[in-house]
Amino acid sequence: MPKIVDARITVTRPGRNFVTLKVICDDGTTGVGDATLNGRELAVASYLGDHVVPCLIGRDAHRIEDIWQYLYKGAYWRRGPVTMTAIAAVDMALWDIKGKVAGLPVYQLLGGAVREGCTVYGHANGTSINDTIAAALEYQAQGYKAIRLQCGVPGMASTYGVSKDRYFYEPADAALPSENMWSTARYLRVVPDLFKAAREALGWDVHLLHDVHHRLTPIEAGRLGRDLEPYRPFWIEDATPAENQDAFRLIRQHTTAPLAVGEIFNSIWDCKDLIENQLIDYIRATVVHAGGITHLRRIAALADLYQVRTGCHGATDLSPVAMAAALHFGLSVPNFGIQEYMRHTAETDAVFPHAYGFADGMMHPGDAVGLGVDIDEDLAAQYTYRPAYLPVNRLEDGTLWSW
Ligand code: KDG
Ligand code: MG
Repeated sequence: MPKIVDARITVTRPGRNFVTLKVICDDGTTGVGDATLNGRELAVASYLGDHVVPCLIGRDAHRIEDIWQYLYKGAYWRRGPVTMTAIAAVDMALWDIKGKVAGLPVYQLLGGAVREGCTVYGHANGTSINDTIAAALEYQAQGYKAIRLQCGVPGMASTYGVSKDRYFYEPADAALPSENMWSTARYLRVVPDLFKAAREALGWDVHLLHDVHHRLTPIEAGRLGRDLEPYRPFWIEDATPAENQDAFRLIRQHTTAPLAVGEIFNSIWDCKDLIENQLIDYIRATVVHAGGITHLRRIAALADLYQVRTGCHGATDLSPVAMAAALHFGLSVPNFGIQEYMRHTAETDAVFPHAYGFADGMMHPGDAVGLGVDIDEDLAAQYTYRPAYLPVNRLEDGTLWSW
């Protein structure tokens, strides 16, 4: 059995902040896990370094489920993004180790491939409808079969999903939270026009997605769903904040637009009622924030009973380690729906060499043993952590709103 003898935490900033755990075994085998929680990176690094790593030393790295239960139940304080991200990092690293010892890619340990690759969606955005359509056409030309559309809202200086850089979207860009402004009325007018223009330009053989980013009330979300229905959206994401899950009942009463939710969920308990009541179509919980491969498989198994499919979060704040783990999971899970894919910068890719790749609108984790991803710790050491926060959002009268 590979015995855990050490675990190192690296906080690095190759373009943006990432926290990575590397677990080291007595036979020299190592495994990596992503521990990045955007804007709260050091909290997870401390949780791991101060409270988790000491409990790992001497344990059998093959006992993935037991270690998961030990960290979850043993903390007494269950759930929450910091705890679940830390557990996820350990879990990913242990699957990586098991794969390396077995000489197999992790997806083979999860039951093997049930599809040829994971269909991914890219992010087309622009300050105007025309800019967004131009970006979407580029994605289509690159082979993407699914594209998320976000555009600027006339009269608003900036909004969620609209990139400052042409190729790389990075909202966590300020040492203290920057302030965006929001108008639901203006927003609800522009999105149907965006989808209409997209269908005219891109045709019907491409899936179109949209992220509301928790900004509407349930009845407003119902309105948006209705307005987008003629353009057959693949999904409407985070239509309303999900703390009150009954809200989704109201949305469902008004639209057949498929609903996706869950990128900020961290436990099966956040997903349970929405899934069991069939209030959503896609669950977006992801490997790094929802307890790792071990816990995400449990969520997916529950969702499968209700024909809810996966649509895992995959923004740039999920490191290539999480991306690799998501692809092993996605390739092997029966009820996979789609995987989000935002390209990392070349700096990030260099710090995290990886076996996964993109072709014809799909991604594949590759056939390297384990997760097929590593961290170059020497290179990582050249990039120093700098605090970077996500923005906040205010209504035009100054009321703080959901970002
Ligand atoms: O850290 C927050 C981002 O990952 C999030 O704002 C991106 O909503 C997002 C998405 O769908 O990728
Ligand atoms: Mg989102």
